[in-house]
Amino acid sequence: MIPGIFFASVGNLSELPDDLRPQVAMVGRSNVGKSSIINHLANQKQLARVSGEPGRTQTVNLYDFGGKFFLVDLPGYGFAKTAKSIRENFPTMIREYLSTAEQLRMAFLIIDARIPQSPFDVEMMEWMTEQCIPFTIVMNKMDKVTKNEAFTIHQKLEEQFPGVKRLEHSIRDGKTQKAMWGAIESAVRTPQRSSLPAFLQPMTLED
Ligand SMILES: Nc1nc2c(ncn2[C@@H]2O[C@H](COP(=O)(O)OP(=O)(O)O)[C@@H](O)[C@H]2O)c(=O)[nH]1
Ligand SMILES: [Mg+2]
Repeated sequence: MIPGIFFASVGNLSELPDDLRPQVAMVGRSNVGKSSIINHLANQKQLARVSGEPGRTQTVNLYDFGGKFFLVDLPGYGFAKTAKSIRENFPTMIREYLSTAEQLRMAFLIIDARIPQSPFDVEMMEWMTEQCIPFTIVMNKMDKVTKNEAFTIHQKLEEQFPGVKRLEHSIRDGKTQKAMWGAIESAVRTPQRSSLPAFLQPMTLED
């Protein structure tokens, strides 16, 4: 367990501090547990703000872990009921951050284990795949599903995203942090984007 400290909160990506330390981002629908997971990983109750209101966080928040790397809490998506297309539901800041942050090593795509095929999550996973953004699926709120249900959820995700790494997590279970920490530690050791060959680098936004 590494304690985390609040580092920065920006409402505009141009305000992101110039910092060479690796970043691992929390991506997911509003209310899926992005902020809770940061708190759970840090074993701190109030490091990241947990909110009952969907769509509240429209900032990108960075938390410094041991001076070594950042966990990045991104705004949630999928809360606007009126959006005409699914992509309209992804705040530009999420897409912009994910496709341009040079120090981003991996994203955790956090899903509610009870809703394994939300169209928003599917769209996000397809988009991240297109953009060559390395991601790991985190099936959160596992305390809400039975072992049998978990088996079916794994099957569905494997069918849709064969080979994509999946982790189970629950803020109610102290043991599930271990796998996430393992994934974070290996991600922060991977090289930064600009040192990858061009064909492996994510593309820039078209719009
Ligand atoms: N049962 C259960 N509830 C969770 C879990 N993770 C988060 N929550 C709850 O989900 C709600 C939204 O969490 P939050 O971290 O604010 O979600 P965010 O919008 O993705 O940052 C809160 O009421 C949390 O307590 C979990 O693993 N199990
Ligand atoms: Mg949050």
